[in-house]
Amino acid sequence: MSKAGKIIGGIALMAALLFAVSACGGSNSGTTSNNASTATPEIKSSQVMMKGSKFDPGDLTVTVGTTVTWSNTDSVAHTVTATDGAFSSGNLDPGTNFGYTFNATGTFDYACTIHLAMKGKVTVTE
Ligand SMILES: [Cu+2]
Repeated sequence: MSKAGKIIGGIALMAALLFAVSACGGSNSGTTSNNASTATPEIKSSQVMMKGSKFDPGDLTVTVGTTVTWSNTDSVAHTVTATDGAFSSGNLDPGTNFGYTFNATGTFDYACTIHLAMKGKVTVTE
């Protein structure tokens, strides 16, 4: 094999590896694979939309360590404010997000302080 051929072969191998890594990271099929040599912390995330002055889903269950991102897809500003004061987004303009990581189990009620009837709940389990 020529030197140029080796370089091209190396690039192709790297591209294949990159593809394998990104394909792995993007899937969330619910299955668990234990590969000790490439173990990385599991990134747990969940999303709640704000639309029509409602949280969707308004009742969300996640496991400890999950980062919940609220996305305001509405045409007016909202807030994500925990009833017990654990977290508050402040005013979230349309098109903006707020993230919070739940590191303890429990039930977390929250509401929008602008629209008091706009309420949601996050239940955090082990
Ligand atoms: Cu609101």
